[in-house]
Amino acid sequence: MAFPRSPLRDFLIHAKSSLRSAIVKKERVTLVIGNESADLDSLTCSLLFSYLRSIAPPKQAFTSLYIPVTNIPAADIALRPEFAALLTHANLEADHLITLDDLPELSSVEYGLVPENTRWILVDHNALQGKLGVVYTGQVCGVIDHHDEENRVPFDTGDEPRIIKKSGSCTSLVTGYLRETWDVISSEADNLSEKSLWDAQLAKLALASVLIDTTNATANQKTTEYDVKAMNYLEAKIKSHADQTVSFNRNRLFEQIDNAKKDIGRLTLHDILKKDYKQWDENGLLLGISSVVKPIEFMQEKAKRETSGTESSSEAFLASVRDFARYRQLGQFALMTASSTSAGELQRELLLWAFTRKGIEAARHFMEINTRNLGLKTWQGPDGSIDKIEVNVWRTVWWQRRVEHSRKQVAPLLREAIRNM
Ligand SMILES: [Mn+2]
Repeated sequence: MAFPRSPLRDFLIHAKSSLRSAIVKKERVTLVIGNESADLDSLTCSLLFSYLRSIAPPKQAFTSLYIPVTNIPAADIALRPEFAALLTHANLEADHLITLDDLPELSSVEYGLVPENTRWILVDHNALQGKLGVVYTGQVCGVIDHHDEENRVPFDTGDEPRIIKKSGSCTSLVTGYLRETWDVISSEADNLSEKSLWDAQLAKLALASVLIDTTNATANQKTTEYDVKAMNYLEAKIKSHADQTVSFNRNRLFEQIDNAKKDIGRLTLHDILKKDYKQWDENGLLLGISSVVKPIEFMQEKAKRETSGTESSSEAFLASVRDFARYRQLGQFALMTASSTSAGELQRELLLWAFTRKGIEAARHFMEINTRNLGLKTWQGPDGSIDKIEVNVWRTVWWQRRVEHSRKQVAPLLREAIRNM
């Protein structure tokens, strides 16, 4: 039975309790999950898809309810101040989100979510990573994503989507896929005013992601026709609610969420590295990449303040990064920063640190192949260079002058260098 039309808040409360009881009773569930960096795009993709799909599920659906899962433990939501800033626009709090904490321990999978009882729809990624991937990859039945194709989702997904296309924001692709469904839902009608409020709340969540991922549609290299169409559609949905028709302002929403996203001063360096982190296993070598919205100098100063010792800021910073990478047993760690110059221009730094013989070999290979296409140039911080290239250590920082390349482009290059050693 389809889920009755109601606010997103009620939907999430229902989804969370349904998941809990399905685990106890060993019933079927369909989960819609974003990627493990759990950024705003992943969040809004899973909410938008689950909510609309549960109200209008396809006839052959595995279950009529689609449960959105945010791919991090609940405690890590606090590392993303932009979540709280945005959720209030839809009358939601962080507690409403369904996270990895709501799934049973994977080690006791026999007693929790048996793979056969689950179906997974991936949004904002197209290969389940980590422990979830080991247990549930065979149960993936649909995908909407804007990363490079990994060929891990079956090509015939039946009634569920299989969409992998380039776009600034994956939320734009989800919006495009479901807009006809949404329009039908919106037009079905009593209490139109109340329903237009619910539509506006949902549309605001989605629009914020598209604005963030395209820098308010100013990032020409990223903004595609899917993003432009989605922005216009979502803005119209917001304005369909009488209270918003005049007062809604796209720039103001962007500024508010963008400021919240950059407000990471209260976080520890460790949490900053963890906040937007992805990891891959390439032929047994673990590669981790953190994306950070502040420059390395900011993190060096933070590290210095966090240590009471006599270390320099760059020593303190490197010690923290090393601990972060060692804890995860990484063969290679990359740190990508994206920040604004005083003139308001986008600038990027790339730190690459290899910890094992294979990692070092792959890092050299990466540098040989990509120095030119990524515009890699020598970097010096306030304390000078922090490069170290010796027989058993390999660490370097560059300015990445080709600033149009984010992790979406750089991660596949690093992974390819490891595979092609
Ligand atoms: Mn995305």
